[in-house]
Amino acid sequence: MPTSSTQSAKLPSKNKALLNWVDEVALLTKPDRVVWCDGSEKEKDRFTKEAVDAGVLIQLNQKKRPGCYLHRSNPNDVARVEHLTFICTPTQQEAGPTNKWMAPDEAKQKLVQLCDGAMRGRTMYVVPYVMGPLGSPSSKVGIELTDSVYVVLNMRIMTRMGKPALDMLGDSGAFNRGIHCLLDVNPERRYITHFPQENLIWSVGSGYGGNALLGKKCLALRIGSYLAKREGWLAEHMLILGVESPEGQKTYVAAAFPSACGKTNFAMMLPPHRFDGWKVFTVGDDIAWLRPGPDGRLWAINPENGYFGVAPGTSYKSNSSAMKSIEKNTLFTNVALTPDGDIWWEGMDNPAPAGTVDWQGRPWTKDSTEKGAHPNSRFTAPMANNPVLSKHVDDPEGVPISAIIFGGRRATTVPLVLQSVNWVHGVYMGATMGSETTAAATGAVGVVRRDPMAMLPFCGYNMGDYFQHWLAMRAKVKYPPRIFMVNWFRKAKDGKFLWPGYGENMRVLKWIIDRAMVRTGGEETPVGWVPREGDIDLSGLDISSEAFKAATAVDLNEWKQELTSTKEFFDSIGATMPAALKLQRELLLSVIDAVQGK
Ligand code: GTP
Ligand code: SPV
Ligand code: MN
Repeated sequence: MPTSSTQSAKLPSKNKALLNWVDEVALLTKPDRVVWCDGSEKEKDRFTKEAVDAGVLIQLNQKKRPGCYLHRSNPNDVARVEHLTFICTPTQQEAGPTNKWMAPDEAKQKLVQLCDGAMRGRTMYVVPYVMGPLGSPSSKVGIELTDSVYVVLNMRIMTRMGKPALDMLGDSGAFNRGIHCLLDVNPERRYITHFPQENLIWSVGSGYGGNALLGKKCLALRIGSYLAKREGWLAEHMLILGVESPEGQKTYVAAAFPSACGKTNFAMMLPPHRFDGWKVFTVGDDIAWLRPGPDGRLWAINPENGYFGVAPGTSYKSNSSAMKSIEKNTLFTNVALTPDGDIWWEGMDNPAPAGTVDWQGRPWTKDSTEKGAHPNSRFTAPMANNPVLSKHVDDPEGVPISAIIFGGRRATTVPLVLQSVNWVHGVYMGATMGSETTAAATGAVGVVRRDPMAMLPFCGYNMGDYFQHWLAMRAKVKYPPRIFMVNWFRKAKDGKFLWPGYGENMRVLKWIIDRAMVRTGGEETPVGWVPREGDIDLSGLDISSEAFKAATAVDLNEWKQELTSTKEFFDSIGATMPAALKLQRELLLSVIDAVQGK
């Protein structure tokens, strides 16, 4: 059987720990071939051809979309699976009440059994990758062993993959180990498991996004959050953007919104005409690693190298930078296919041409009862394609963060924007974030659930300890970012969104930045600061004064209900729930009672 050591003359690495581990996994999975990925263009062309020949990728019209391909998932495998995602810490207490837990030995036993001989007749790709800018002290090296060429081609876009990763690793044994086997892509045999203490990820039975591209949610967030707690930093489900004023002043913010709640859109926002001269630059659209800097500020890097973005709703009108990012060298997953070999989805600028087939390859028209593109269909695009990419994305030290924004999808209660009064109150805002569920994970869509810091599916350890870590970070950052909450999704009685959103969010962002720099007004309410009429520039925007008032209103009775329902969530965390946050909740409630004269 050919394993890495039998081919050692050609091996690109002399790293003993790595070679031994690759051998060990090959002995178990028994692939016909072991292929080490170098990340070169030549290799990409070869893998792409293999994927097309195997029917894994469909070549798109190369005149219209050079370097672009379509992948159709197994219809049972189109989103993350939270009920099959496990944190395998020695005790259940360490994983906490919000995570599914399996004892490490039990999990390994199960996975060894499933993976025994699983790559027979297949290729095992060795994918070395770096999360974070090359050479950054914040960056981490991972090695993913996978039998999916689709995963390899996606990892090549989403991470710094190949030789640079092996160079950065050298002969160190400190790398994340990731094992990924497709098996028969059957939900009955699907497990996404994490072993934080061993820096190990083992994922089987799914080829989809966050389940299979192990650098993303598994390493950068679940394992990342565990390492961050241990090492004194934060690994967060946040976009990072930079704003440049007409005077050339640059400010950076990081924002956590749950899956499919607007991170990519916000990170690539195009300011409206009223803001001519203002520029927004993308540093990252999904994940941020934040570290206290020697200057007392909090600095952020984007560990990723590309965008795994939600396709439906993306158009030149709503997000032209995303559309430009997918004009070339992009992989599309589960979108519709037009007869001229281009892609289509709901919410694109033009209707689907006649002869379009849906994400499963079936004839589709606008009268079809099902969607043409799967609601969680995605594009995988290199960030280098983004016309508004920040020039600091490769800076090893990252960018300094002035404001942190938490946001959810809430039809009621949460105003357009709300500023916390201090760090603890800001952490409270993040910890109590609620959002209506979306198609990014399997399960019912549209139910409000608590999604603290947008990390409910991604925190790799006990949620109460995570909150405590957030509170403790205050002592490590002399000049902490100001913390805000936003809600682009509040609805009027008629069910329509009160706020136009997208580029118009620039108006809110400007208030946030001005507040963070202590340059503009606001109104104190019992639950935080909101803009007064006139504090947010609405010129040139077609919104009635009533709609704006309704969008920014704080209804104390709604908040009482909100604060009451939060108790249940806090109680569910149990003994690790920090007293400071429990007391913060009670304080807010008693302040409301006091101002209501009760
Ligand atoms: P993940 O990649 O799953 O983490 O999602 P994301 O947070 O990056 O969300 P994305 O920007 O892709 O947006 C998801 C959905 O929200 C899309 O259908 C958008 O059209 C919609 N959306 C984004 N921004 C806004 C907004 O400001 N207002 C409204 N009403 N909808 C928005
Ligand atoms: C999310 O669901 O938050 C995503 C997509 O960004 S996935 O990579 O599948 O997690
Ligand atoms: Mn995400």
